[in-house]
Amino acid sequence: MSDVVELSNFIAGQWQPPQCQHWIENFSPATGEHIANIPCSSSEDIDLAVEAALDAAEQWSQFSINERADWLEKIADELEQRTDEIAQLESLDTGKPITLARNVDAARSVANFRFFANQGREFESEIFEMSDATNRVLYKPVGVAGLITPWNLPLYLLSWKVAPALLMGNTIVAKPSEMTPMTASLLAEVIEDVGLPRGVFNLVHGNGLDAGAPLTAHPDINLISFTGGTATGREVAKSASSGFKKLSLELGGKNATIIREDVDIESMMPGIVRASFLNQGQVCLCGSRILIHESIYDVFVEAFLNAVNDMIVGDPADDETELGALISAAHRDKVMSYIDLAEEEGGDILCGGGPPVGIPDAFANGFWISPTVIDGLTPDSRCATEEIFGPVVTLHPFSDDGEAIEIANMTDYGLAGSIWTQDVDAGSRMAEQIESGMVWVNCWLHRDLRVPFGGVKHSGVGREGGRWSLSFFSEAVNICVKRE
Ligand code: TXE
Repeated sequence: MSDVVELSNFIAGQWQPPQCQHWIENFSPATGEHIANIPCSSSEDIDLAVEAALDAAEQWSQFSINERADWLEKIADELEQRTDEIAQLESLDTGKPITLARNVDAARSVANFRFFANQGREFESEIFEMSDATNRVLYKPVGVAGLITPWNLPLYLLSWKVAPALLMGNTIVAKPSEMTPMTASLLAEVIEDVGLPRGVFNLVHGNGLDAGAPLTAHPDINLISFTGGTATGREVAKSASSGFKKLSLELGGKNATIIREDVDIESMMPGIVRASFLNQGQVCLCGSRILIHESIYDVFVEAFLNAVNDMIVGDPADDETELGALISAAHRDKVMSYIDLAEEEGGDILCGGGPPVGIPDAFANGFWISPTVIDGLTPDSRCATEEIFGPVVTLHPFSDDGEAIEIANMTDYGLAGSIWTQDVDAGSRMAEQIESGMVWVNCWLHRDLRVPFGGVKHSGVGREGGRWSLSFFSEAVNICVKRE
């Protein structure tokens, strides 16, 4: 894979270079090598893609929901055939371990299309009878959907939006992250191969300001689904609000992992470590603050450090690897700046804190940080309240459930959290008091695709998942017919 690949936009069923002929270099996070050039698209490309999506809208909306479900199933079949390729591209493009790319990214991308195909087949419009009239609710397409996705779970998150958007009859302009373009292009190839009508799915590569901003501002974009950072989400919301676009924002998190005094440390430890460091901590749901009951603090910390030190960090292509590289040099520097800040704020770095020791020469120019555990920070310190989005967790003691809840709620974010305890009733009661969209008890990222997904406070607006996605990607219209 040392040849530099050149990617194109996919607009109206045609592969096209950017109108301006400018390109963005894409790098392998593990090695720092230049692996691809992608279009640095601008408003001209967005205009063409929106026009193509508008042209295709009527034909696509004429298909029944069952017919559209069949299209999703065809896409799922084709993606499944290319599972290994998806995993390899995702691992190359993101620096994540190949097993994670295979078992999570590739598998979920296929599952997303199948899941929404089934949702479509089971979908029923509601009828509400009155004594003298009948209400019938129709779910109409919203129009052209603008889908903007980040770099941490590229195809996983893109497919999570594309599948329900197509199912409900919308046409699409997708703009994936400029840092992870590969599998979005693969999806466009699959869509071309299955013969989806031209213009129903359009892909425009490029960066946020030149391609993302014109997409959100475009007057013919009726709906925006965005996953990314909170600061960017704020800009997207401003841009969308003047056009009254339907908006879903999945933003950042600073999630608490609460360890109650009665936890079974040994059996729960793999789950707690996974919640801390999956995908190098670059998952918005990761538990980056571990709150530990003071009576078991020392015992827990020792066991946690042992488990973290046992993690295999290294070659993403190796099946044994558990942690890979960070997405970019800039992101690595941002995470390192938080580790420096932690020291200034009085924290103790218990492990990690820099590049892994003994990393092979092939990865010397990659973007690496070993799993880092920081103790001794106050729960209101910047490192404990701001999103770092890397392999860094802070540890904090608490004296009772009430204090744990207070600390958990001490950030502007409100995406997720987890509680680890043998008393599931107490854990469930605590969960109700955590200000976040999702709380897990004795597990983490245990996903049923039917349930609502999304955050409160600065973690986002709206919900996707199951029927929440079907409702977001459609306009519910009521027709009330009065009887004689
Ligand atoms: O994401 P951005 P970045 C968090 C994490 C990270 C921070 C910044 O804390 O450190 O965000 O990451 C597009 N109009 N998360 O800068 O910029 C961009 O091209 C329209 C959490 O990489 O939010 C990309 O496609 N679009 C997160 C997408 O937005 C714009 C995952 C996300 O990029 C735009 C990633 C604009 N003005 C980062 N500017 C999660 N919730 O999982 C950028 N984009």
